[in-house]
Amino acid sequence: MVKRAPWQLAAAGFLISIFQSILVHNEAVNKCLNDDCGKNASCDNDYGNGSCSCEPLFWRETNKNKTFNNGSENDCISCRFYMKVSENDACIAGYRLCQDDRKCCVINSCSSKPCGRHAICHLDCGDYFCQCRSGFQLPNGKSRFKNMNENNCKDIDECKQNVSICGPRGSCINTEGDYHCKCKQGYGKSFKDDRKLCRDINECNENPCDKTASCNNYEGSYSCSCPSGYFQYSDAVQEDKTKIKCK
Ligand SMILES: [Ca+2]
Repeated sequence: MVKRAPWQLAAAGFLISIFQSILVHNEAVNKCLNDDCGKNASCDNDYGNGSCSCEPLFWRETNKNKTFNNGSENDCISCRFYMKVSENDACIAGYRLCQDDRKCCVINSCSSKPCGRHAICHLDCGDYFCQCRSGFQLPNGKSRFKNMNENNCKDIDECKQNVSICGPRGSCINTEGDYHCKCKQGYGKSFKDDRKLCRDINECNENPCDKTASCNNYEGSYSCSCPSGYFQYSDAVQEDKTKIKCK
């Protein structure tokens, strides 16, 4: 048997502990990938390390808590209001009496606009949280924050994040909160499909050729040519294709 020096054993132990912590971490992330939390709930890494939690404005019927382990435990119900057990009970923090004084209604904590620029305030059960608007993100990778002081919502540079985002026919231009694709000549955007993807323009739809010539669309451009049985009598070349005339 090969003898190991104490420092070698310590190094091996250290590597094993790193490996184990990676495994534990991946397990928490994978739990969210399976996302089997059920109705009005989602798997949320910000809450309870990758366990299930009721969505904003929902809580658990059993204990007004948010988190649970899996879909079979899901009992999320709306928390916009709740019925008091007895008439003399005070409402819990973040709630006030509704007009019906057996009920407590959630206070709109977002009305004071606590989140700052490029962010959206989400009302929750007696509470609120902030998230960057789409097109922005927190550089620390978290998805939620609590107030303006923590607001560090920065534009996502979609062009750097995905260099092929515009496809082979467009070049990406990053903008604050968004991006757009500038199409190469002969390509344009179709509003019917993805407004950002550049597709071949069928120039023939606009009848650009002389009425005696026929139009042929192809990827990125088009040509004008004489139909079979006709010959070209103008001396125009394809660079000047709209002047091609046939008889
Ligand atoms: Ca952007």
